[in-house]
Amino acid sequence: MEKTFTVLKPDTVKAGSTGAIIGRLEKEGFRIRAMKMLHLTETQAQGFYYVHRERPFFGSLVKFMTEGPAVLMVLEAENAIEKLRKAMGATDPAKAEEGTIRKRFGTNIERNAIHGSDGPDTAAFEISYFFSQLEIVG
Ligand code: FUP
Repeated sequence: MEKTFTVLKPDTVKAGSTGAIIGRLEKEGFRIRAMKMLHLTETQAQGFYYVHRERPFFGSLVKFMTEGPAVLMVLEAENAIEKLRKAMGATDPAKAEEGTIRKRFGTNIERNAIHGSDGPDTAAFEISYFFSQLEIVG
C-alpha cells in the first residue's frame, strides 16, 4: 500500500463538489487516512508550491489557493500516487481525458479542482507539510 496527498482546491469547495469527489475517490478504492479543511495563508501556499516559485503563474496560483478553504487529505491505495494522477487527469482540464476529475470539475489550468502528489518524494514532503504523524491513521 502507498500513501499520497491530495488537495480539493478552493474552487471545488466553493462549488460544493467536495462530497462528489471524495465519494468517487472512495469508490475507486482510495482509503482516507487523514483529512482537514484549511483556509491557507499566503505563506503556507507559497511553501506548498515552492518548486514553482520562479514560474510566471506562481503569484496567481498562490492567490487562488488562498481565496477560500481547501480540503486536504492523505489517501492510501495500491499505487496510490499514479492511481490518483490518472483519476485527476491532465493539469489543464481542457486537455484532460473524458471521465477524469479535472475534466468534470475543473474550469481552467489554474482552477483545476484537485492536486495530487506527482511522485514518492513529493508525497512525503506534502504529507509532512500539512499533517503530523498523530493525525494520520492506519
Ligand atoms: P499538476 O502536477 O498537474 O498539478 O501540475 P503542475 O505541478 O505542473 O502545476 C501545479 C499547479 O500550478 C497546477 F495544478 C495549476 C498551476 N498551473 C497554472 O496555474 N498555470 C500553468 O501554466 C501551469 C500550472
